[in-house]
Amino acid sequence: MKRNAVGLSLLGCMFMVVSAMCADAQEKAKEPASAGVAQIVALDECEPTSFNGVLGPDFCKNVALAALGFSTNLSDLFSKAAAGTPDPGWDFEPDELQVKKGTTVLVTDQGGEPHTFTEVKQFGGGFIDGLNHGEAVVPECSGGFSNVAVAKTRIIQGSTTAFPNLSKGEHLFECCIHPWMRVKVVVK
Ligand SMILES: [Cu+2]
Repeated sequence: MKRNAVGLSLLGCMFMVVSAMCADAQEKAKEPASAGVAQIVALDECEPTSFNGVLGPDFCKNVALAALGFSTNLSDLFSKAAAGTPDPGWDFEPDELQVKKGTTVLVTDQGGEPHTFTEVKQFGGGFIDGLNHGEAVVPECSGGFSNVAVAKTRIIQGSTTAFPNLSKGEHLFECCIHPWMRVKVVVK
């Protein structure tokens, strides 16, 4: 009898511990799903042979099926930009994003080469003249990667950068290398 009582109360304790854990989990589930997450992706279609021949091995790690023709070589990228018709394969998606305050904005470089995700006051040129189509470099991109403030905004192939606490209002981001890659984030 006594043994049974001890056994029962042990069982009871275990049950209480488990139900406490369950209650804890339920409490957590009630919290607003941390206001959510919104995803932006950086895309490009760099052609590895031409890019890496000039920029070094592994600069372009193509994920856009270059062997099947889904790619742009380096000289075409420059000539399209110079003509004012920059390659649309270099792109942030979506172009505009509306989020609630507290939303974490994630930026993932799903392209084959590095980019920057740089907040600017106004859209404009990046730090590579030949890709700017005459637009002046914006102050936030000035100096390129020798400017630590610019280097800090670099996004590397496959990496994800989180912006957990953007302030209310409009935020403009562009790539300081390919300045037609632009996105507006509106935080409400
Ligand atoms: Cu870029």
